[in-house]
Amino acid sequence: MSSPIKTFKPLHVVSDVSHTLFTEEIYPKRLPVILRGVEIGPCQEKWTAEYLAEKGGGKEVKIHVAPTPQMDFIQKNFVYRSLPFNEFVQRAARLKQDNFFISENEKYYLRALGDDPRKDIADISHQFPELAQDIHIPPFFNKDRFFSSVFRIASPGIQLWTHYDVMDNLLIQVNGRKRVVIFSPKEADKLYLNGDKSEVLDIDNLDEKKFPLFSHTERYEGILNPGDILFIPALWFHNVISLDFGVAVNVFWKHLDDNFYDSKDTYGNKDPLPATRAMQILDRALKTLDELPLEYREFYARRLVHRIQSKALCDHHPT
Ligand SMILES: O=C(O)CCC(=O)C(=O)O
Repeated sequence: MSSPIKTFKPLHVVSDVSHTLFTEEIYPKRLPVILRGVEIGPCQEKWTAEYLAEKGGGKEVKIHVAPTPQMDFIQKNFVYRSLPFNEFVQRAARLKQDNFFISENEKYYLRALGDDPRKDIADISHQFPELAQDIHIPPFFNKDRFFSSVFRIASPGIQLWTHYDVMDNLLIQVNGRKRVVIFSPKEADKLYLNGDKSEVLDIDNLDEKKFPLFSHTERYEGILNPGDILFIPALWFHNVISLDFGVAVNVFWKHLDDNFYDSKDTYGNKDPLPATRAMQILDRALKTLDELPLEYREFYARRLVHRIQSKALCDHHPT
């Protein structure tokens, strides 16, 4: 049985955000905020599909192609295909296709990658130098913390699953509106995680039988209008629906010192190294517990949970 979700808290919106306001007031709180009225350069007027196609050229890009608006990473209802950037942009801006991979109603999503994704990090000033001149990335973090700048171009309606990233993020919505839903890292145990993604795909019509805890999450919601920027601190979960043909650039930067991040992670979504090590150790601990008969395994599992709760969670109040 599915039931529609109606309650949410509106995302906080702050207007006319200056460098000082962001760095001194907003950033230290580490909460998601929609920043309005920040100067992002001429991209907002210039970046029509035609202009992007002309200036972005015919470089091959790898895109997600889905038969329905909701991309499903569990059933893999989408395929990866390559298209020249100019052809891709024109298709994404259309509702119906003459040339298609799956069907005339297929939807497209680009999450730009580096030239060689195994070695290179996405950076629009390298991959799309002419277009990069049109966008002014707000200098809200130190340049030496910069990790990547990523084109996100989407067909109207397409929905990207709920996930978290391990870096701080400014999602600059250049064109088109986008609905964003955000969950705190504290909700991780109610989101049915599969790696960095939530298995709850339809977050608006909940399958309560399959995901009973999800309806207890605290959900923040907002609409990004063209020119808005969403600050998404590392580890905050986000789910986005492009309400129109959408062009965005998101900029990731490192919150932690360099040595916390995997230097081979060009995508920027690998957990910090100590977290990865802790997960591996826990996997070994679980395997070790399996050597015990059930009664003992459960007893020691409870003791482990208690130790994790009392030693590693600050919001745990022992009774
Ligand atoms: O806006 C989008 O298409 C996705 C944004 C996103 O996932 C991100 O900025 O990390």
